[in-house]
Order: sequence, then C-alpha cells, then structure tokens
Amino acid sequence: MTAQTIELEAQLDAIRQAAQTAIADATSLDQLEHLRVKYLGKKGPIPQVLGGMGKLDPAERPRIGAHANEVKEAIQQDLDRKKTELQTAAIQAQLETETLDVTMPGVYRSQGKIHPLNSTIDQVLDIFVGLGYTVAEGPEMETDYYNFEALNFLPDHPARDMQDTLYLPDGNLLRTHTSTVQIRYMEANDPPIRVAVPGRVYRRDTVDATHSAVFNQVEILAIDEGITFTDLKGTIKVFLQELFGDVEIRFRPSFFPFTEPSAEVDVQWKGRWLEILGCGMVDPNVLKAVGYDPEIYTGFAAGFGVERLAMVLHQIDDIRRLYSSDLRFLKQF
Ligand code: 2U9
Repeated sequence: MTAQTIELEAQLDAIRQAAQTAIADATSLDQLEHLRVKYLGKKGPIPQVLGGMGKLDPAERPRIGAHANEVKEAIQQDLDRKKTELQTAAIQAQLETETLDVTMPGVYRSQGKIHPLNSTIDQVLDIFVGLGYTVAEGPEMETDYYNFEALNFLPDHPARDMQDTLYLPDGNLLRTHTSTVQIRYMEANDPPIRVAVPGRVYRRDTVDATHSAVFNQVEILAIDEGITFTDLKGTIKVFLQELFGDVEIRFRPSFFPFTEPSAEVDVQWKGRWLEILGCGMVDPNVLKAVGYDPEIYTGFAAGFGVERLAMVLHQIDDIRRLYSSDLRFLKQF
C-alpha cells in the first residue's frame, strides 16, 4: 500500500468520523437532512476524495472505491437510525402533550325535540300521504278573493262574521283557513286531485283554554269524476282509525259555505262525543270558480284543527300550553 492510498483512506475515515459525531448531535429532522446533503451530496467530501484517486496506482483504486462505499453506507445507516430515533421522540412528545383525559365529564348538550303540534301535523300528513295525497302549502297573507269569494262566501253572508280576521292596510288579510291553498292548487292543476294542506291560520277570537287567534289546520281535498259522500265517509273513518285506533264515530249535519252537504264528525272520547273535524262535498260554486266543470267532477273536503287533535291525543287541558314554550311542559313529549 502506498502512502497516497493510506492518506486517502485516512481522509475517508475522518469523513466517517465527523459525520458520525454530527449525526449523533443532531436534534431535528431538518438538521439531519442538512447533514445528509453535506456528507452524501454530490458536492460532499467523498467525491472530492475520490477525485484524488487519479494519482493512485491503478491496482489500488478498487480498494479506495470499496472503502468509500463502506463509508457512504455507514453514514446512510447512521442517518436512517437517527431519523427513526427523532421521529419516535417527536411522536412521544406529542403523546405526552396531547393526552386525553377520558374520565373527564363531557360537555352537556340538551337534545331538541319535535313540538307536539308539529308531531301531530306529521302524523296527520303521514296518514294522508299513505292514502295518495300530495302535501301543498301557501301564503298566510291572502286576498279577499282566495279566502272568501272563491270559497262561496257571499259578500254580506254571516259566515264571514265567524271568520273575522286581521285586515292589512292594502286590503289583504290574514287567511282564516288553509282552503285558500286548495283554490290556488286547483287553479294550477287539472283534476283528478288529492291534496293535504297544513298551515297557520288567523281568526278574530278571544283567547281561552280552547281558543286561540292563531292556530294550525290541516285540510284535505279530493276531486275526481264520480266521488260521492260514501268516499268522504270512508276516508274520514280510515283517517280517524289510524290516528285514534278503534273509536266509534258519528256524522252530524252542519253548514259551511264551501261544502254542500256539510257535516261535523265526533269521536267517542272518555264516555262522551267530542267534535273533531268538519267536512262535506265541495260546493259546485267552488268548482266553477276554479274552472272545473261541476257536471263532470265532484269532490269532498275536510278540515281539522291541529291543536284540538294534539290536545285529545296528549290529554292537554289548555290550548295555551302549546304556545308558552314552557320546557317543563314540552319535555314530556
Ligand atoms: C275547498 C273546498 C272546501 C274544508 C273544510 C271544514 C269543513 C271545517 C274546521 C275544522 C276545525 C276549521 O280548524 S277548524 O276550526 N274546518 O269544518 N273545512 S270542510 O273545505 C274546503 C276546503 C277547500 C276548495
């Protein structure tokens, strides 16, 4: 071995030594990357040493080449080992700072519930959707035409007194029933139709345990060729059976401007008859108003006060409980 070979080997060993110490002292992955470039990069010390091989006896060159490879591999191994070590330490540090105390009580969030009025509306609509009805909604502010005239309320008929409401300065009014929506629906659709309409309605009423000036209705309407009072009775019977179970019901004659004949329906409830809804065959004048030919089409309609149904279903004694937002009451549902 020549002195030059010995010299180059010593240089390679010195590089290995320096790299080893620097890698051992590294404290971050950034530093480690910096050392990789410094010791193993193209501009690093090893290619420089290998550049000096030109002066060597050709027989000695493979020895230096092999030694240089050993040094590179050793440095690479040091880098890999240190990298794993630093990564493990980083995870360990993160685990220590981000410990989760699974015994800590959670943040309490009270769960909202469906209001009994809304669940009653849902129940009613579910039954009619099951019978093939479409659900429709419409505006609460209405014209005299949609609320009264199209529904066969004559201008000075006393039936208007029963449904007095708030009139707005522009002549519009707050609807007294959701029948306005069926008129709009019929104007937009040709028969046959089956529609169920939920919504808020307004009346000039003195508030007490069973009356509210704002309340909710669901109304239904079915128009087709050949519909009779028998279809109305069958539909109402199925509806009340679905809602209340097996109850006895009775139809009593009544009057509404928009139906002829009209009836009110009572159910047996706690040993007495309880009025639950109004209904009837749609008056031919109402059909004419929307352009349906009453010689071809007939139909029936019915209206339910949702509060009334909810009060019966849940044994609520005062309608005002449904509007008071008292959680002691609402939490029962
Ligand atoms: C059209 C034609 C007819 C809907 C009907 C009733 C009878 C009825 C009351 C029940 C309790 C209102 O909420 S309440 O005060 N409703 O008695 N409603 S027939 O008749 C219609 C609807 C739309 C086009």
